Amino acid sequence: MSNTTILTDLADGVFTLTLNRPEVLNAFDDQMAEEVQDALKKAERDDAVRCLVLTGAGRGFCAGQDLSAMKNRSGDISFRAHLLKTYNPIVSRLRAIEKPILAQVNGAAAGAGLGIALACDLRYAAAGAKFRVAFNAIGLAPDSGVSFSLPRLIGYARAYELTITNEAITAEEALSLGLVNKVFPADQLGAAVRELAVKLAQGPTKAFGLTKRAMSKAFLLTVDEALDYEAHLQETAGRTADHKEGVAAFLEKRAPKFAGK
Ligand code: LHQ
Repeated sequence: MSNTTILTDLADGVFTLTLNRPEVLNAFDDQMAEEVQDALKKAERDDAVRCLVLTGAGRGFCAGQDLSAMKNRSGDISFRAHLLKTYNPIVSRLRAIEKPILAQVNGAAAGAGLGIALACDLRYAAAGAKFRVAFNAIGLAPDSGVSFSLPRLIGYARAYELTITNEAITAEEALSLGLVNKVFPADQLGAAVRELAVKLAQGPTKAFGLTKRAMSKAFLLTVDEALDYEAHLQETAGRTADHKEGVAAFLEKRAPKFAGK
């Protein structure tokens, strides 16, 4: 079955997933949650995919849950069951895919849309993008990993403040907080993300993946445990063809040709 709520593209080793419900700033309905999960699963397994880009069609990145779709639900819904079926698997997979994932934040990111942006490895934002935590404003607590990722990225006090005030922050403010990596004029964002993504797709994919695994896990470890885990992962990295190629290229004073293996 073809997708109706997302667009996907694979070129030059870069898999681009565009959320495509622009009339509601790419807010999620169940169909979109399913299609995103499916696309990420395929991108994770496909060796031809060596970098991922997540973005939104139109003027928004993602406004989180489509609230009109929630209102139309008859009777009581289980919020827990809803999350387990929708955002939790998306956020888990974004953190688990051992390839670099870039969020191209073209416009507003709010609620679960913010959670998804924060679950990506890097965030490049358009100058006009804005960020809102949103949950408390509709009487909900943060989900989609926001309670996990926001304090880690910007510290507890700022994370809690942004959440309870629901203050919209600009891309420049997000940059100074460390919430985004870089900000570009809107008309230059796509090209800047593309340039980085293509470059990363030509990189040592296994080493990038092991780096993500190590840095994600290190939050939970003591220094000695982290050292031990690094040594364990280096055993794998050290046996890759890309390591061999990287060293050979350095010694031969030429650019490496990484195969992602
Ligand atoms: C929307 C939405 C939207 C529908 C803008 N839905 N139409 C988990 C557990 C279970 C249940 C609930 O949800 C969750 C996870 C969550 O994500 S909860 C949080 C849900 N999201 C929000 O509360 C965000 C609400 N939206 C906003 O705060 C703003 O719209 C943002 C900051 C995203 C953008 O602001 P503006 O650029 O000023 O745009 P706007 O507010 O004018 O919106 C444009 C249109 O998009 C508008 O429709 P209209 O027909 O008037 O043009 C909005 O109604 C629609 N829209 N977000 N989530």
